[in-house]
Amino acid sequence: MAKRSKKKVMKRTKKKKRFGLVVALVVLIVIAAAGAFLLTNWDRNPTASDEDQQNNLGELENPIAIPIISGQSYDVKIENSEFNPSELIISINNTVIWTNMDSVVHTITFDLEGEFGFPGLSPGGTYSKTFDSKGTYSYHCEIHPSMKGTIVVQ
Ligand SMILES: [Cu+2]
Repeated sequence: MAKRSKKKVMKRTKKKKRFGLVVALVVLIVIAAAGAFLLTNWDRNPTASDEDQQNNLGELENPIAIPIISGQSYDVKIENSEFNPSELIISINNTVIWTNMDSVVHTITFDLEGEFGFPGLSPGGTYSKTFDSKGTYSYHCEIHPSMKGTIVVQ
Protein backbone atom coordinates (compact mmCIF):
# COMPACT_ATOMS: atom_id res chain seq x y z
CA MET A 1 0.00 0.00 0.00
CA ALA A 2 2.74 2.41 0.93
CA LYS A 3 4.64 1.74 -2.32
CA ARG A 4 1.58 2.51 -4.40
CA SER A 5 1.00 5.85 -2.78
CA LYS A 6 4.67 6.76 -3.21
CA LYS A 7 4.36 6.09 -6.94
CA LYS A 8 1.21 8.20 -7.09
CA VAL A 9 2.99 11.07 -5.35
CA MET A 10 5.93 10.81 -7.75
CA LYS A 11 3.57 10.84 -10.73
CA ARG A 12 1.86 13.91 -9.36
CA THR A 13 5.17 15.68 -8.88
CA LYS A 14 6.16 14.88 -12.46
CA LYS A 15 2.81 16.17 -13.70
CA LYS A 16 3.25 19.33 -11.62
CA LYS A 17 6.75 19.85 -13.05
CA ARG A 18 5.47 19.46 -16.63
CA PHE A 19 2.59 21.80 -15.93
CA GLY A 20 5.02 24.33 -14.51
CA LEU A 21 7.19 24.09 -17.66
CA VAL A 22 4.16 24.65 -19.89
CA VAL A 23 3.12 27.70 -17.86
CA ALA A 24 6.66 29.07 -18.03
CA LEU A 25 6.70 28.57 -21.82
CA VAL A 26 3.32 30.30 -22.22
CA VAL A 27 4.49 33.21 -20.07
CA LEU A 28 7.67 33.49 -22.16
CA ILE A 29 5.68 33.47 -25.41
CA VAL A 30 3.32 36.15 -24.07
CA ILE A 31 6.25 38.33 -22.99
CA ALA A 32 7.93 37.84 -26.37
CA ALA A 33 4.71 38.72 -28.21
CA ALA A 34 4.18 41.82 -26.07
CA GLY A 35 7.79 42.83 -26.64
CA ALA A 36 7.45 42.38 -30.40
CA PHE A 37 4.20 44.39 -30.36
CA LEU A 38 5.81 47.23 -28.42
CA LEU A 39 8.86 47.23 -30.70
CA THR A 40 6.65 47.38 -33.81
CA ASN A 41 4.69 50.27 -32.32
CA TRP A 42 7.87 52.14 -31.45
CA ASP A 43 8.98 51.68 -35.03
CA ARG A 44 5.67 52.91 -36.43
CA ASN A 45 5.11 55.95 -34.22
CA PRO A 46 8.14 57.98 -35.32
CA THR A 47 7.28 57.28 -38.98
CA ALA A 48 3.74 58.57 -38.48
CA SER A 49 4.91 61.75 -36.75
CA ASP A 50 7.50 62.29 -39.51
CA GLU A 51 4.71 62.18 -42.07
CA ASP A 52 2.64 64.59 -40.01
CA GLN A 53 5.56 66.99 -39.76
CA GLN A 54 6.14 66.79 -43.51
CA ASN A 55 2.45 67.53 -44.16
CA ASN A 56 2.50 70.49 -41.79
CA LEU A 57 5.65 71.86 -43.41
CA GLY A 58 4.06 71.50 -46.83
CA GLU A 59 1.04 73.48 -45.73
CA LEU A 60 3.16 76.20 -44.19
CA GLU A 61 5.38 76.55 -47.26
CA ASN A 62 2.46 76.65 -49.69
CA PRO A 63 -0.60 78.27 -48.04
CA ILE A 64 -2.10 79.21 -51.43
CA ALA A 65 -2.53 75.50 -52.18
CA ILE A 66 -5.49 75.25 -49.77
CA PRO A 67 -8.23 76.68 -52.09
CA ILE A 68 -7.03 74.42 -54.94
CA ILE A 69 -8.70 71.51 -53.13
CA SER A 70 -12.19 72.81 -54.06
CA GLY A 71 -11.26 73.82 -57.62
CA GLN A 72 -8.50 75.20 -59.76
CA SER A 73 -7.06 78.61 -58.98
CA TYR A 74 -5.69 81.27 -61.28
CA ASP A 75 -3.33 84.14 -60.60
CA VAL A 76 -3.86 87.72 -61.73
CA LYS A 77 -0.84 89.89 -61.10
CA ILE A 78 -1.20 93.61 -60.65
CA GLU A 79 2.00 95.01 -62.12
CA ASN A 80 2.83 98.48 -63.47
CA SER A 81 -0.79 99.48 -62.84
CA GLU A 82 -2.16 96.73 -65.05
CA PHE A 83 -4.10 93.56 -64.41
CA ASN A 84 -2.20 90.66 -65.96
CA PRO A 85 -3.89 88.82 -67.56
CA SER A 86 -6.55 91.49 -68.07
CA GLU A 87 -9.00 88.87 -69.33
CA LEU A 88 -9.27 85.47 -67.72
CA ILE A 89 -11.61 82.61 -68.67
CA ILE A 90 -12.33 80.19 -65.83
CA SER A 91 -14.89 77.53 -64.86
CA ILE A 92 -17.44 77.60 -62.07
CA ASN A 93 -15.93 77.19 -58.59
CA ASN A 94 -12.50 78.25 -59.80
CA THR A 95 -10.67 80.77 -57.66
CA VAL A 96 -8.89 83.91 -58.84
CA ILE A 97 -6.05 85.25 -56.73
CA TRP A 98 -5.00 88.84 -57.33
CA THR A 99 -1.54 89.82 -56.13
CA ASN A 100 -0.44 93.42 -55.95
CA MET A 101 3.18 93.55 -57.18
CA ASP A 102 3.19 97.34 -57.28
CA SER A 103 4.33 99.72 -54.56
CA VAL A 104 0.99 101.54 -54.49
CA VAL A 105 -2.49 100.54 -53.33
CA HIS A 106 -4.99 99.30 -55.94
CA THR A 107 -8.62 98.25 -55.71
CA ILE A 108 -10.46 95.40 -57.35
CA THR A 109 -13.89 96.92 -57.93
CA PHE A 110 -16.50 95.14 -60.01
CA ASP A 111 -18.44 97.25 -62.47
CA LEU A 112 -21.88 95.79 -61.71
CA GLU A 113 -23.74 97.45 -58.89
CA GLY A 114 -23.69 95.37 -55.73
CA GLU A 115 -20.81 93.24 -56.90
CA PHE A 116 -18.11 92.18 -54.55
CA GLY A 117 -14.63 93.54 -54.68
CA PHE A 118 -11.69 94.61 -52.63
CA PRO A 119 -11.47 98.27 -51.62
CA GLY A 120 -7.74 98.57 -50.99
CA LEU A 121 -5.10 96.01 -51.90
CA SER A 122 -1.81 97.04 -50.30
CA PRO A 123 1.55 96.41 -51.98
CA GLY A 124 2.35 92.70 -51.71
CA GLY A 125 -1.21 91.89 -50.67
CA THR A 126 -3.45 89.24 -52.18
CA TYR A 127 -7.19 88.96 -52.65
CA SER A 128 -8.88 85.74 -53.70
CA LYS A 129 -12.43 85.10 -54.85
CA THR A 130 -14.16 81.87 -55.86
CA PHE A 131 -16.71 82.34 -58.64
CA ASP A 132 -19.75 80.12 -58.13
CA SER A 133 -21.98 81.36 -60.98
CA LYS A 134 -21.51 81.80 -64.72
CA GLY A 135 -21.15 85.26 -66.17
CA THR A 136 -18.79 88.00 -67.29
CA TYR A 137 -17.37 90.00 -64.41
CA SER A 138 -15.75 93.26 -65.44
CA TYR A 139 -13.72 95.08 -62.84
CA HIS A 140 -11.46 98.09 -62.52
CA CYS A 141 -9.29 99.98 -60.06
CA GLU A 142 -11.04 102.88 -58.36
CA ILE A 143 -7.78 104.77 -57.93
CA HIS A 144 -6.53 104.21 -61.50
CA PRO A 145 -9.57 104.15 -63.88
CA SER A 146 -7.41 102.99 -66.81
CA MET A 147 -6.87 99.67 -65.00
CA LYS A 148 -9.50 97.27 -66.26
CA GLY A 149 -9.98 93.52 -66.19
CA THR A 150 -12.54 90.86 -66.92
CA ILE A 151 -13.22 87.43 -65.47
CA VAL A 152 -15.36 85.18 -67.67
CA VAL A 153 -16.92 82.26 -65.76
CA GLN A 154 -18.08 79.52 -68.14
CU1 LIG B 1 -4.87 101.01 -59.02
